Amino acid sequence: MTEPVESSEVKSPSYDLSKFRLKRILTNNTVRKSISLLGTFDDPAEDAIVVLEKNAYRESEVATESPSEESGSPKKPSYFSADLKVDTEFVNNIYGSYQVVPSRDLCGVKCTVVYPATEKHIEKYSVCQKYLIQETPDLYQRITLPYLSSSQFSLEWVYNILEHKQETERIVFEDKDPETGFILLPDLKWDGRNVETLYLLGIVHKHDIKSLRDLNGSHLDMLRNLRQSSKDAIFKRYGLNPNQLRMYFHYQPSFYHLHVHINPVRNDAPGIWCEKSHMLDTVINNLELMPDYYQRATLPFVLYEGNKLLDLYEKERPIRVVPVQGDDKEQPKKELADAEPVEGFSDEEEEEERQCKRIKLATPEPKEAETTVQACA
Ligand code: M7G
Repeated sequence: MTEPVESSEVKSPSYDLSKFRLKRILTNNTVRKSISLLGTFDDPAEDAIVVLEKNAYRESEVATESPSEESGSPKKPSYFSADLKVDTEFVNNIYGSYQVVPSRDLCGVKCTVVYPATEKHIEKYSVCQKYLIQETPDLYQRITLPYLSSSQFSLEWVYNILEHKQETERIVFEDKDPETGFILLPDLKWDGRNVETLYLLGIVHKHDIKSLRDLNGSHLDMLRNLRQSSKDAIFKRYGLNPNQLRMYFHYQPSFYHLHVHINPVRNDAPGIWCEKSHMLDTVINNLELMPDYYQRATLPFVLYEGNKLLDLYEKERPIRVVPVQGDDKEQPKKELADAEPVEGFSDEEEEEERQCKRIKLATPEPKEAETTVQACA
């Protein structure tokens, strides 16, 4: 097998992955070729989330040898070798269709496990309806901030990284300065094998910055350092041109300790949607122009069905409800679901009914195989 780009640390988990028992499918993304599953291991009372994702192709895996090299050794795994099993589906004139099974080394599937998984994790990995919220500074202070102070994912994994307790050998670069320093390391989402799909995180050492909202002019040195030192380290380690890197923050993030996402612009990494991402370059520029930009700006973000924050915003103004269009001002507002039948979730539904819908939505009929079903994450 070829050397992985990152050697991952080996820690024994408390569960046996092969003994996973499926409860239901949370999402099935046919474009990303990933599936998120809810189930259990030994303990039926503890939920587990398992995400399987087919690996992207590496260019070295389709390389072929010239006849003069054929006798040379050692050989790198390639699709085009004697190990390839070929089943012919049909051949018609100049067109051929096959199912092929390459050598074992090329059949790996990336598997991510969250165990034990909380209800919040299950929401995050489930398919659902999404809504855009326009968060003014006032709404942030009155609704978002109190909510996230009382309900957010644990940051233990972040502190484990910053305190060198976990993933230490995966660190690509560290600047230890408590004010402007950060740790750069591979994101959980990256398989660490393929530079084409490189996905790194830059986690700042400073502890009191929850998200973009907290950034101000005093953080410019830290942000500039994050940008420049990450680019330098990535060029040194992976040979990637700094002008080909996408660096951005999520708003809202899942984890409220400031971190920047970094991946190559030519790769459509998960979570790069415009409704969620804020380019580091733009953030720096906004702060240069107006040091309190993020305390004054209205920031849009996405909330998904099942998230309690959506209910809190719904009390403030209609979100799931849309006004009826037209001249008749007297007409009552209608629920979107009443206006036309949509395949979604409503508050009145029993959880069992929602689950059935989730599976239905997440498991397309063969004809719909090209449909993308996106997780909330
Ligand atoms: P986010 O913007 O807070 O959330 O990014 P989201 O992108 O999941 O919505 C957090 C990032 O941290 C994500 O890209 C995760 O894949 C990554 N991540 C999460 N965990 C639990 C870990 C971890 O334990 N180790 C590493 N290296 N990355 C993680």
